[in-house]
Amino acid sequence: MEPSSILSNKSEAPVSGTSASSTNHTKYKEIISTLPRIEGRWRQSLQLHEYQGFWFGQNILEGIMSAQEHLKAQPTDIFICSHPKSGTTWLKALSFAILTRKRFSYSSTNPLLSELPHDVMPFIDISAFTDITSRDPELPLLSTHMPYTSLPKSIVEGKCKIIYICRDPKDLFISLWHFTSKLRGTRAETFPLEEACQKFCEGLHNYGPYWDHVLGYWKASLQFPERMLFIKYEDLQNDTFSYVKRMAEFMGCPFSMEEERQGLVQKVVDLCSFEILSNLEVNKSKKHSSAARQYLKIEKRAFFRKGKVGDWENYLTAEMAATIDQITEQKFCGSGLSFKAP
Ligand code: PAP
Repeated sequence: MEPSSILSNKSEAPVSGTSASSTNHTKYKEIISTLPRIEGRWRQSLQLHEYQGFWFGQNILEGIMSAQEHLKAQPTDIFICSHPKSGTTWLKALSFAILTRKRFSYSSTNPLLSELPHDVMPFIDISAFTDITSRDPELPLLSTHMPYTSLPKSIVEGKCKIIYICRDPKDLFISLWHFTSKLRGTRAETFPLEEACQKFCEGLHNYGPYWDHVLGYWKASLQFPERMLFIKYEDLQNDTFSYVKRMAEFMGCPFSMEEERQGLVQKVVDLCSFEILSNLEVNKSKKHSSAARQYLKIEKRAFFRKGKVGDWENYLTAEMAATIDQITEQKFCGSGLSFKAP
């Protein structure tokens, strides 16, 4: 199905424009009520709705529909895109630190020291009808978890840039399993790992199937390399320094020789490291994030768990790991993409 094909794209308010009306919300609710639906086990009373080949909870889907109908991306916009639990928090911190390095330097006024990285840029899946008006006019960053094929037309057809991050599905699944237990407010084991793994393999979770999400962006990155930067979490861990330089070049603000001599690349790497961010008072806080994320109702510290590659080995049975690997091989076959070490 074409991106946004269910919704008309006639009314294109600017991205920083006013909220969508309640009439629209009634319209979205009506459309959603006609979609295939299943009980999601990840959270109490979570129902998942199938839309354009992916599964979404009601709130998120209303936000996506609103963004598809109203969001008008500007050519200068840069979208931070990911499936949940791929390394979004890290990528947001890095892109923000790179772009604002002259404005905030690395002083105590840097917003990354007082705000969760998620809160330094709008999340359009929700914000398109909430707090998009609070956007910083000097910052071109926006973020989304939408699959590539569901992105608003103005992003896909416009000139704006996209940075996408993905991660080995085994680590992503374990991260998701822990995170959703925090959302439920119960221990992870109350949703048995085996059952969760089965749901994950079937793609039955918010924004699933994961593999299709990754493939959508991977194929687009091959087609439009000048507009898309595709990053794997594992590669970013392996050589953060080089990726920070690459991201800066891609975003049109390369580090000058002088900045490199001053050690600014390393400063970005350090500021955004798991150790630094996870130990900041603001990120250890129990408080929920900004109004746009109230729907999540989760402590900020939940966004920082271990930040390691390969933590799946501590949880998955050999059989579960083999099942996930098999799906990865089947889905990625012939695409040129893999999560195996080179
Ligand atoms: P989100 O979709 O809810 O925003 P996201 O940030 O994409 O989550 O992914 C969270 C993962 O990134 C967590 O992984 P884990 O559960 O395996 O530990 C989290 O710890 C990790 N993470 C967060 N910040 C960083 C960072 N600065 N460096 C490396 N990993 C990080």
